[in-house]
Amino acid sequence: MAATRTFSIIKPDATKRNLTGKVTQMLEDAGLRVVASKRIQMTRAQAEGFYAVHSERPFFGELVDFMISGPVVVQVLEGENAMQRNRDIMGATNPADAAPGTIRKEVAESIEANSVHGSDSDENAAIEIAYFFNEDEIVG
Ligand code: IDP
Ligand code: MG
Repeated sequence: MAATRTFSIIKPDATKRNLTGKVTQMLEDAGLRVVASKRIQMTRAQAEGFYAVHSERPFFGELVDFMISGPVVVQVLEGENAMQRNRDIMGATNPADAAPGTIRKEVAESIEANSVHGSDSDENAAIEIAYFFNEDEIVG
């Protein structure tokens, strides 16, 4: 099967605790290759746009506040079945429900401060990659 791409964010709770390397290692160990990466401070408008699909959910305001509370590392990951592979190593949204060995089980703090974002479909992966990266910033 050909390699596909997905989009990942290492969230502020993880960058603040100096876990960028540990999280990236777990992604790499799961068979994903980092083909683009940058550390950024998201603006409020950028975070609101990124999470627009969640704008009606009760936690939207707090989620945006959290996502701009510190730097994040946005990444493009490549691998066989990259979207599902990434979702599998991320673990469940709530770390209390996440399986042992997943990123959220091993490092996440709470259902909100859950250390990583991952696209939930190939279609959304393409949209999310384009939201943060130009094609010439992605080197496979
Ligand atoms: P996902 O990140 O596992 O795909 P989503 O349902 O897409 O989960 O939610 C997006 C993000 O919103 C989560 O990763 C988490 O940071 C936050 N979130 C989700 N549910 C809650 C909640 O019930 N309370 C607070 N934050 C939440
Ligand atoms: Mg989601």
